[in-house]
Parts: sequence; C-alpha cells; structure tokens
Amino acid sequence: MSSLLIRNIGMLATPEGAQARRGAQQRAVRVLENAWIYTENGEIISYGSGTPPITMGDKLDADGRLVTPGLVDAHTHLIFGGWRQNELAMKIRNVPYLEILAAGGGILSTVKATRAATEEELAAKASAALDEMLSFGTTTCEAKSGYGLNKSEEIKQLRAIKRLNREHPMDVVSTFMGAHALPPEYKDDREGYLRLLCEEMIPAAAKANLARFCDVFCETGVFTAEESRRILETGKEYGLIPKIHADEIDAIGGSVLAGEIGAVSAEHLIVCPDEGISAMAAGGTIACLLPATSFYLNSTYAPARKMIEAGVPVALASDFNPGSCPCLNLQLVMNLACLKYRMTPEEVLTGVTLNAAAAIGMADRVGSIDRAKQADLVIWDAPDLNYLCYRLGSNLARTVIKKGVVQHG
Ligand code: IZC
Ligand code: ZN
Repeated sequence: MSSLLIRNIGMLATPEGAQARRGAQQRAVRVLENAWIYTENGEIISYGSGTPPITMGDKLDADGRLVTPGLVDAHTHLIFGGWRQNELAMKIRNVPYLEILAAGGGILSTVKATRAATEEELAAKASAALDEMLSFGTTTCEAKSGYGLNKSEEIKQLRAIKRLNREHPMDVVSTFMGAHALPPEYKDDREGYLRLLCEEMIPAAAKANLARFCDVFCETGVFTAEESRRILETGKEYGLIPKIHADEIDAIGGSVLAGEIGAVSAEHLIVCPDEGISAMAAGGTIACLLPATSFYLNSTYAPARKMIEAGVPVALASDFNPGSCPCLNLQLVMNLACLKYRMTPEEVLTGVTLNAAAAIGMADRVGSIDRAKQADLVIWDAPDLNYLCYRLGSNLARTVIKKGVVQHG
C-alpha cells in the first residue's frame, strides 16, 4: 500500500460534491486553514484542519501554501500534426479566422499535417503537451479528434488518445469531432459528408469504444444548427453524449440546440444570446467557456455573469489547439476569467475543477477534494486563492500530484 500525508497546508480550497455547481453554489467553495490531506493507493482517505491524526506513510510539507484539486481541462484539440505559426502574420493584419479557413488554411492546414503523421507520432507530440499541462497543474483533460475528417484518420486520432490515456499519468477523456470542418474531398457534397459521419464514422468510433462524447463545430460556413442536430442525435443513438461548439463567432442557434437536445456542455458561447442562456439553463447544459481563445482571436468575451445568474454552471477550459488558442496553461485561463468575465476566484476554482469534471463525465472521480475521489492535488506557490488568480504569467504550480504520486515538482 502506498500512502501520502500532505501537512501544513496554509489554505485548502475546494468545491464540494460530484455534480456541477450553478448560481450562488458555484462560489460556495470550502476553505480550510492549517489543513492536511491523507491519501492511500491514489485515493483521498481523509482531510481536515489542525494536527493530522495519521503519522504513517510518506509525508509532504506544504509549508503554509494553498492546495486545491488538480485542474481539469475540459476542452482541448490535443491531437494534431504541425503548428500554424505561419497564420500569425494574417492575424496581425486582422484576417478573420473563418476567412483563413475558407481559403483552405486554418483547420484544413492542420488536417493535412495530421493526416501526414502516424498514430505514434501524434501520440508522442501530444504526450509532450500533456507533460507541459501537468507542470501547470492540470491532472485530467479532454481531447477531441477532428483533424482527420474521414473514418480511418479520425480513428487514428482517437486511438492516439486511447494510447495516451493508457501510457501517460494524465486521465484523458475522448471526444469524437469528425464534424469539425467539411473535408476538401466533400467541398461540393455536404450531404455526402453528413452521411459519412452519421452512417460510418460515428458508428465506427462508438463501436470501437474510442469516444465518450460527440462534438460539432456549429458555425457560419461550417455546420448549421440543423446539421449539428442531426449529427448529435445520431451520436446519441450510438451512446455518445453530445457537446457543441456554439456561438463562437456567430450565433446561429448552437446554444439553443444545446439546451434542446440536453447536451452535457456547450463550448465557447462568446456571442451567446439570451435565448441560448435560457435554453441551457432549462436543459441542464454546462457552459464551457474558453477565455484564452477570446484573447487570442481579439474578440469579445462570453457573458459569464449572465450565465451564472441564470443558473447555468460555468466550466473553464483552455481550448488548446494549433490555431485559435495554442495555450496549455489553465492558470492564464483563471486570470482571464476573473478579469474579463468578472468571475470571483471561488467561481473560477469551481470552473476549472468540479464543473469542468462534470462537463467531461468525471465528477464522480475528480474535480474536488472529497473522500474516495482520486488524490489529484496541486500545491501552489501561493498563500491563498486570491493570490493564485491575481499573479499573471508565472507558473505557480509547485507540486502536482496525480493519483497520490508526485508528477511534477
Ligand atoms: O484548429 O482552429 N475553433 N476549432 C473551432 C478550432 C477553433 C480549432 C482549430
Ligand atoms: Zn474547440
């Protein structure tokens, strides 16, 4: 049996429970001072404040620092070939994201580079990204396919995700996103690609047990709300839980659809209309917000306060991808959520832990410091939660613990 006692914790801060927290509950974070946590075999056994009643096992002195649950990154496009630094000059000249895509760049340039790579190469590259994420305090993440855009290439990406989940300490949750763009081969045959998605790609991904979720890029020039509904309903038939990229650039009905079909989460929501917020509140959909993408696209920011006030649980994620957000650092996402969304540090902590875990079906195992949850923990170079959200541009993750084992620090 392996055990670990973390003692001398200056502040322990965690949301509570195994479900997404909404409204005022999102900021109801449990805070203990002068605390300790005891773990065995990768699970949290007990925690409290004052002198720990346990003396056995390995010990770690937090030296008066802040400890939180490991961060959960609920939205990444982790698996891809190449990068897109050649698009920076266009971005500086204000060429819009959708214009770069329509000209065959953007996602489609990453599709080319991803198709040219082997499963092993994709996994090796993503493994380095996972190492970096761990070093910033992320202990669980989601990863999407979506740069293959045909059956075998999407399966190749999903298999790379499965391999990483097995071989890397990070828990990696898999999402099928064959509906990320129309592939060049189907440029003049939308119906042909929709049929390929619904009749071959979704069934293949689901039957091989390679994905838990199905996601669609519902956007002008990509997939309409009606097409998105068809794809996500098909996914549901095969047991894939719906997610949707909605209202990132244009509001074309994605958030309303998310609520209507009971999507577990809707992503981006930068220009989400009021009716989308009501639909998500009614449908129990989590708003998965990606403020580093707003920053990187030079766009506006999602109406997070309105969402919290309407009772929509807000999760926060990186959106790590080679185009609109080449960023792996959730600490930066936390800064931006405070400053641009006007979320409090307590709301932000719930957004990057428990609500993010709920958005990827992991809230029963990770996302809070609770008995019987995984011992995924971060000791921060910070005395309290305010400090963690206030410092900008440093990596404050001092010790990162995954399933009771120190992985970084
Ligand atoms: O590669 O541009 N928004 N999909 C939807 C992305 C960004 C990823 C990309
Ligand atoms: Zn995305």
